[in-house]
Amino acid sequence: PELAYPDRLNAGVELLRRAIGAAGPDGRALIDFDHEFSWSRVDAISGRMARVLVEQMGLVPGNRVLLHGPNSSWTVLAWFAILKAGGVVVATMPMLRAAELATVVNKAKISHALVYDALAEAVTEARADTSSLTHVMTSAELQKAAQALPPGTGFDAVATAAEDPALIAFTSGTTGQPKGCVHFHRDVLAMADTFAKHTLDLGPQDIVVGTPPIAFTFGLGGLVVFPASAGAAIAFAPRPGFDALAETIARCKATALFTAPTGYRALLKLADQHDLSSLRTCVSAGEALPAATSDAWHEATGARIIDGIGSTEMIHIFISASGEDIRPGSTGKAVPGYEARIVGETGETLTQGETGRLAVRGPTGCRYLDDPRQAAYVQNGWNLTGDVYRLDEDGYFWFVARADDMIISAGYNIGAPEVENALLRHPAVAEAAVVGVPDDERGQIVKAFVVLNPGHVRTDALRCELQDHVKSVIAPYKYPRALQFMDALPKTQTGKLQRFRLKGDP
Ligand code: 3UK
Repeated sequence: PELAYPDRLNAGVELLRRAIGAAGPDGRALIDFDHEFSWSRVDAISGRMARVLVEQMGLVPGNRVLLHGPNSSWTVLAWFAILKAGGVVVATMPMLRAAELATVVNKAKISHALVYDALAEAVTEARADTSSLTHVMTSAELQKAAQALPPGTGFDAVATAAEDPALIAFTSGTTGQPKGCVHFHRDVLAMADTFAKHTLDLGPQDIVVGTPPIAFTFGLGGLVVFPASAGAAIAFAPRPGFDALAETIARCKATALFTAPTGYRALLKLADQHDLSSLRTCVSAGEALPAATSDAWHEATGARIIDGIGSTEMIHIFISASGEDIRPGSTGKAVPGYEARIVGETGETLTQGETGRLAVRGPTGCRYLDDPRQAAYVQNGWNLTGDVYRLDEDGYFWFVARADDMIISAGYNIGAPEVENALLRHPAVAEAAVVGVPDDERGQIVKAFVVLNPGHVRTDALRCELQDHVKSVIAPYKYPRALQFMDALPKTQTGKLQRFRLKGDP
């Protein structure tokens, strides 16, 4: 299905129009620990903030605005304000340090910044290494300026073009320097009108929670764009961490959850202390969802997790499982609106049953900001995500590995996630990471890093048992010849395993 949008389209305005249309002006929008905003308040406050941006900070349409804040009501209000004012949102993860912020500011030529008070120091420090950033306001300053406007002050949002940039999202940079991905106003709506519309069925009765930062497009979609588009409410946990998330789910009776597979495993451990039974829509993305995690969650909560692969380049999810059609372990099928296929070494289309590189196209796509890597990601109109997938006889896509996570050992191709999933099927294993390490004889050998569940002891006997376990669940040549126990695995803020950090020591 083609998505048709008018030539003039402001994603901030359109999302708030949809939210108020679906939930009514008093519909719950943002739920903090001790405060709530309705959708009409979000509309009014973000309008006043937009006025401050334009009249007091001199913002003109097209200016790029750094938005540096934690997942919170303030960050959502500021996000809508920037779009209404015609600015381009460049949101950054709260944990970024001054040096990383300076890279983003310089690369995106950012002129304005809205910064959460508690994070202001890093931005002040970053300013010393940048020249483009001329106007900065903290959350307290912005709030004060917006409140000082005469009562009833409104704001006529800028009538942006559907194809004007709305945001620049930076990739996490696990492979090389971060890349800025430009997305238009229509792209922001397209993620709601494809994946969310066809797969999630959110409405005003829903309360959404989750862990991915709003600065990450997985979090932006799940915690801002999808709920707004459907008139659902967004609840924020009072502090980071899974305990606070589980408490918030129980306290607010949250119905929809967005997190990475590691988040589901963490919540499973808390499921007997917190009531998670209100959840009915559970979405996992960021890395492949192992069948073991999917099954354990189903058993504990009665809900099936919807797995979906998305990327910063594509803005959100383009292949996912849906509703009744979930095959645990498989990512699913192309989201309506997108086409997906697998291609071989020379770009030829492979057929069902084969394994190759994933290629997708649809209403959104990769548009790197000034980066030669564009030519590698987009070839002949198809986006190559860097993933290796297998397409089965029934048209389901099965994740094999990131192309850089394929291990070649004694001539065999082994996908690291397949070995991790096998390890996760053992009751002693809480988390597993697998990498290839250099080996004189075999080129590479499979090495596993394992975090044990409480009550299990790190012994040589358990190491052998885990190795035998892998041999019994998948082809024996894939078993980890080396296995090291760990306290925790290195993860990004977005919940992704950082395999490259484990490749160092054989
Ligand atoms: C991997 C997955 C298997 C895959 C993202 C949903 O993760 C997101 O964006 P990133 O740019 O990374 C993209 C890469 O991550 N991946 C993501 N989801 C899955 N692999 N199964 C999955 N379900 O390698 C992909 O190329 O950080 C996810 C929505 C928005 C996003 N930005």
